[in-house]
Amino acid sequence: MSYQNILVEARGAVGWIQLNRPQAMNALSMALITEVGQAIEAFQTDDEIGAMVITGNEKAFAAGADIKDMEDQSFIDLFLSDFPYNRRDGWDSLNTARKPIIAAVSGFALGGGCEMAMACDFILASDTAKFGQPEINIGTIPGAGGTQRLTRAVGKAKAMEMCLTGRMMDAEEAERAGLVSRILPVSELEAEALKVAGKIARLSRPVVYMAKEAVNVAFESTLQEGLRFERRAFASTFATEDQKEGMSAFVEKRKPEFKNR
Ligand code: DAK
Repeated sequence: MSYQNILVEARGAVGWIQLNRPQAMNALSMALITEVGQAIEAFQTDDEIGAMVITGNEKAFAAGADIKDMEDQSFIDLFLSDFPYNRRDGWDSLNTARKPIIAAVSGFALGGGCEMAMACDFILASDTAKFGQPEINIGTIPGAGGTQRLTRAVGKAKAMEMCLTGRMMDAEEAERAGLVSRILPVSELEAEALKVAGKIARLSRPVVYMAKEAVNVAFESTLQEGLRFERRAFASTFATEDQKEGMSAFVEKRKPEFKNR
């Protein structure tokens, strides 16, 4: 498939998606979001791929939804179409992918860009990363999870301040607050993201899916429900050949060879 707004390649078992509208700070136009969805769907159905990375460039992961696409929309346009993320193969593909997706963020991750990074499974940030929900400055509010995912990630005080004032968080504050898993020098971000995604891709795919599902249940359940889900999922891993292989390999002091069965 050919793409106009993103660069897509398989790097070994890692599906690599680079947002590529540098002239507009990788603003998330409808066309770009649609392409991201198509790329995710293609990697999701490709057996050779075990994990994905979404990244931008050194200046910007993405500076938000494309304001030029949005400015003339009316309430009724947005309400009826669920603009701009109304395509099943766009934002929904990111939210529902079963393979892990890492956001590798350098530079600005603002508005929909911050929301896209947060919709990934975790964020690796470079020391130049800046996160923010500045929609308030242009007369609107976050619309793709910013008020919800940011609050869950960093707590009410910081999320409220960011959504009410548009203040950006730098990488260090984002790591302290729990928004990003780690900070890397900007020159090392790409290699590290590839390494981490590659490690995940070599693990047992069904067990990786179970781990991802179980962590995500923590955001949608009571503690008791979550613990019950985890216990059932844990037991389910023992129905896989890969659990037998993983534990035998440990006991025999060799590397496991997972078959995704
Ligand atoms: N949209 C369109 N173009 C953008 C853009 C954006 N979000 N951000 C930057 N650009 C363009 C600029 O217009 C400029 O284009 P030219 O003038 O050169 O043609 C070019 O990128 C370079 O930007 P600057 O000249 O401004 O560069 P600076 O280094 O001075 O500043 C900046 C960088 C990132 C701080 C600044 O560009 C900026 O503040 N950008 C806007 C950030 C922002 O307000 N983002 C929030 C957008 S609203 C929804 C889901 C999601 C959303 C809505 C609904 N639903 C599911 C319903 C999301 C909404 C948003 O994200």
